[in-house]
Amino acid sequence: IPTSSAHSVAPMPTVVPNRPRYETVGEAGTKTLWVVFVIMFLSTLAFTVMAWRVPVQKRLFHVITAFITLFATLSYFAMATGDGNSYAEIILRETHKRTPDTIEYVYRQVFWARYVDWSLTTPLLLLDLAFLAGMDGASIVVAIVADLIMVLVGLFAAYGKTDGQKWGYYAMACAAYLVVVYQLVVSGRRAVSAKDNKTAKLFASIGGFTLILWTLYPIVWGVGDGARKWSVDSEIIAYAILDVLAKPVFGFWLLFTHASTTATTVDGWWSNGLGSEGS
Ligand code: RET
Repeated sequence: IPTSSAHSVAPMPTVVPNRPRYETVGEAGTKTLWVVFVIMFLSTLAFTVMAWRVPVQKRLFHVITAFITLFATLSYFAMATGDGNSYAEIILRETHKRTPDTIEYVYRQVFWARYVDWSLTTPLLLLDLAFLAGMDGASIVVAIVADLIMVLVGLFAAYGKTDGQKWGYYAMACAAYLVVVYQLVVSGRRAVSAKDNKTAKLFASIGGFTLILWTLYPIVWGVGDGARKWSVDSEIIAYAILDVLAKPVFGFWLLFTHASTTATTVDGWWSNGLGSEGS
């Protein structure tokens, strides 16, 4: 290859990389993270105090619910202080007929602390619902394992480099989510129909609330992390609203209503260690 001569023309580059672009958290996002941290912390204290005020046989929902907001407190502390995140590299390539291809590198801040939080708290939320309904062990295991697959594959999706990778993982996570929905709607409803009317009503309303909220998460993800139509701050605010509804609001609703509607304790071996006939 001739290095340079009077006749040679510099070859046109086939790709033109841009200066990398960063999508990152701003002031509104950081403030929101702190506000949610405080809400989660206060809710954890409240659920703990509520747990102490009932006998241990009635404490199961309180304990699960307090741990849910405790994990959220920890993850929001991480995110608010600038921890628990890193930048996903996204490669956008455009092919043109006449001009050289362009390649664009975008770095978007991904808060992986969310996925750590979700992998612990969404199974606990499912346990709340499963114990309320009195679901069988097999259905509970399927729901929880599918839920874990959903969250972990969702994490891979968030770090997907290309559209194919990202949306491929996203589709798998959505399939896993449908398994969770199936377990709640079919197995959960079947189980709760054997219980008293008030419990069945509570399960229907709080389960419906859960399904609507949970379905909004993949939508926020798709608009934010997925299509990058929303800024990192807008995404943080959207998740903040959903998280407060899905954890503290869900928790207070469950604990207050369950306490006032049922005189019974949670039944099953898990409530008292005496076997299902034991109480
Ligand atoms: C992801 C992206 C991939 C597709 C799907 C998702 C679902 C997430 C859900 C999260 C629920 C979180 C809750 C948090 C509690 O505070 C991972 C966003 C389906 C359902 C309830």
